[in-house]
Amino acid sequence: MNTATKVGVYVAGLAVVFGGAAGIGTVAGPVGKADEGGHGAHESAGTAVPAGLQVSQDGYTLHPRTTTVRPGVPTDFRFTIDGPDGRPVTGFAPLHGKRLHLIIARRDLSGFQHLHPAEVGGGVWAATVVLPKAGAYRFFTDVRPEGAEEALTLGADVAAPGDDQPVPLPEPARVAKVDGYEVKLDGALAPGRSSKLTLTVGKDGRPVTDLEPYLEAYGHLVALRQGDLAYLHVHPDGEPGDGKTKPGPGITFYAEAPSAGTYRLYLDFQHGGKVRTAEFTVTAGPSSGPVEQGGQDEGHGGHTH
Ligand SMILES: [Cu+2]
Repeated sequence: MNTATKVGVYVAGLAVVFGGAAGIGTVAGPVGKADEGGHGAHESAGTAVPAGLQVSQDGYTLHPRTTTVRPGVPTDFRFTIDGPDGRPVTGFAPLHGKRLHLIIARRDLSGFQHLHPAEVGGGVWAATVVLPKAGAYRFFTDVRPEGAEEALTLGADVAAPGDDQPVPLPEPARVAKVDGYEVKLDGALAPGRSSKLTLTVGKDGRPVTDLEPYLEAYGHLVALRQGDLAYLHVHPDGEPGDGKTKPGPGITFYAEAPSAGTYRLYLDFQHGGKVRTAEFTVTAGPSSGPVEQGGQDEGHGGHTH
């Protein structure tokens, strides 16, 4: 990704960055008309709406056909992405090897899932969904409908009725453990500017150097803002097979938080044939203001140890 593209994208506020071969040139912010491209997003940065907060954007609507999922019960969840003409979209351009990504999180930021539904005809998507506990869940779809020039993250609430017992958000931590793996987070999430995050994967005290490509990358990172679940989807700096990106232990991302606040980060990585998710609570500190002091090195600031 060239610097100009990167800066334009980040200025858009909260960019949905589908990096790598699938993304350059089609990367765009969540705002702006399709025909405005990156510059349109740039100019409207002041009113940028983070991704995932809207059920309908740019004429495309996430339309759940299943609105209630009983907690703990595997449910055939169906939905469509309706186009500007009100009819289900049937043509989608692949994003990271899939035509549609479904991300699920409970409103308290627990229960993260990343699924790939199947299209069952007529633009209807279906996935077997299990919502383990009662509560309000947010369903996000990452898509790029054919005809739309931008990728979109649409979000809709889905209820799992019952006694909702919110789970307190874990305290911020630099290390996450999952399934025998230990993932360390270096770098800080900064409001309003790009910063570098490095996630380092280890197992049994040793660095993991044979991560497997998952959806055309060694890792996928989603961040959700506490309070409204604004959605930030970032991708690694580099991809498998580009001749320079190593399969671990470190995975580098560039990300920008749309505001100060608390975020939950979810890293999907694959090793030993299985995808696991490491989760972190991260605080993006108060912005130092519109003019950065020092720190002109866009995209490389905010690195801490
Ligand atoms: Cu996906």
